[in-house]
Amino acid sequence: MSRHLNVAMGQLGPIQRADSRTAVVKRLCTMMREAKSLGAQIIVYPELALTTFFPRWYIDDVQELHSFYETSMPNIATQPLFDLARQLEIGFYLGYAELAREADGLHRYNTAILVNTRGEIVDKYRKVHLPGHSEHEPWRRFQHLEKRYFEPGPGFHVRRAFGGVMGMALCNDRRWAETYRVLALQGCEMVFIGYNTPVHNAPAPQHDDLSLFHNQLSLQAGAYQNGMWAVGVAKAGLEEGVDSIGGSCIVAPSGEVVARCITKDDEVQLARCDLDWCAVYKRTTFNFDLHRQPHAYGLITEKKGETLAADGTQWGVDR
Ligand code: CDT
Repeated sequence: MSRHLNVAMGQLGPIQRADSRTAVVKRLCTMMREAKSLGAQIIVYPELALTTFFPRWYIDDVQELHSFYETSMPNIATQPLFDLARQLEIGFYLGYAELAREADGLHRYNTAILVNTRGEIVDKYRKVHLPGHSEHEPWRRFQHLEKRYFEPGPGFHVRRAFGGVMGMALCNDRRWAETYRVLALQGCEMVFIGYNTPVHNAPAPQHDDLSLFHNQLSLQAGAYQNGMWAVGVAKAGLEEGVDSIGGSCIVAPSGEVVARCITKDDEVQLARCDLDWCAVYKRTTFNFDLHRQPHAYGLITEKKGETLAADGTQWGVDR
């Protein structure tokens, strides 16, 4: 028996600050039509897929800042995407900035939703690992203010959808082993991960040449070590003067890349993913019940700044 899911990546090229939501949704719809024509059952879009990557700017004016967030979903600008999904009977994953009015006030999240083939939101995820910094740092060529503009979500969870057990994560989450493992411990068979990754990493410019490699390394390791599919989708290219990596790819539970985007523009690529390929890994090499040793993993007590290098560097404190 096999459970195939045809998954499309809807990689986006750059979105400039002046580009309207309407124009972006039009691009997303064009890719959705192409994905459907290729036989896709779901299309995966990037993180913060409706606007330019605004955390690159220090924005003092709250009204201006909040213009990058969505206060409801769907909304007038995004409704055409939901309508098209229902019409074409195709699902999608979409990342966006969420401004949520909760009982105790306004909260800002870096969010992704999973939408079924009837155009209904069936799951929502709020990004856990927020990279960058929270204060203006003028020495940088551009800012990365996710820590200022978002608060971390509550955690990772899975959802039964599209014939399997699905998980969601966002960008920096893909670099953390915990992301995949926490999902895999809940039985995750496929994780969707949208991202925006500048080529230039200001605190560690010596990593710039490795940015594509680290992207793929993280996705491949996460997929293999947890017996799951990983679908990573970029917003790529030169956006407001900042170059971001492409490299969107679909990784099988074997750790092999089975599909990849080759441009840094709007691009659709597809893979036929057998969710049953997860089982052999989950039953053998990564049979958690049989081989994990949780008693050995709880020895480290975490206290920020207490991990000392030989030269006295405090890893949790230094940049
Ligand atoms: N969006 C996002 O999470 N980007 C980060 C950039 C890291 S540099 C601050 C990433 O991990 O790709």
